[in-house]
Amino acid sequence: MELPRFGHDVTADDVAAAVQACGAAVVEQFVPADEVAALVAELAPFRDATPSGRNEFEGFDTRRIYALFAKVRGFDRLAVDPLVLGVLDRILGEHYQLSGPVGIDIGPGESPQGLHQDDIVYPLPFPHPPVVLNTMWALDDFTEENGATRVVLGSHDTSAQDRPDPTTAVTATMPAGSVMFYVGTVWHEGGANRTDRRRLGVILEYVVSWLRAQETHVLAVPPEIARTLRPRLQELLGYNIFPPFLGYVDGRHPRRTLEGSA
Ligand SMILES: O=C(O)CCC(=O)C(=O)O
Repeated sequence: MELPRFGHDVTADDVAAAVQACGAAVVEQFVPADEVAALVAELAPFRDATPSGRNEFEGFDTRRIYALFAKVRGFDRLAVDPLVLGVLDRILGEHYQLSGPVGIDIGPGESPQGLHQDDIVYPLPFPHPPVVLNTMWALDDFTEENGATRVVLGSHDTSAQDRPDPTTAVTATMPAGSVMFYVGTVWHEGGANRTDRRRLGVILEYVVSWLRAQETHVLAVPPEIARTLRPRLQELLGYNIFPPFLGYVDGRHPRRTLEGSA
């Protein structure tokens, strides 16, 4: 099985079908080079200020920039891009939210992260319908050597007990500006960085609205920032309900908490 690859004019139908078939698919150079450069520049002070990870999963030579939407604005547009939302609609259905938006800055010497499934944080019986869809945005060229994400294609039908052989993973090489879509059940890992340069990527992970998001955005993103964001992004950051009323605040729609005192 090969990693499906598309150009930036691909349809959501094609990406969703490929992700459903293989567990992952790449849309190459989706973000123009000048926008990638702006994203890198905006993240720079946070990369410098972020300590290395605290465990094997975070990576002892990796910096993870959490609370992304409290810190930078460059991903506001990408989080609600029509292609991204179109793929989400097709895979997760109508009701989803951002889960863990994180910058992942893998340093030289980092070892492989370890194969995992992103939706293992939810104690759901296996198999289950898709509840998590992740997007990995490459802000550097992702290469065999610098820690590109590695994915076991087709492993999204494999239960958590059946950890695949890491040698069966393919490396999701992709030029900067590309985005990889992958479902929460597909086994994958951040790769080893055998270069002397850092590898920067950002994951915007989404989860169905009836499960808890990994990051508590309504606390991580101050209301004075949340109030300025486009309404769809506010919804994706938790200012929304799963019908008929999951997520209410004092009996009212949570977006009402942003009204009034702008
Ligand atoms: O950095 C990467 O390439 C993948 C990271 C990852 O899978 C994770 O942190 O869950």
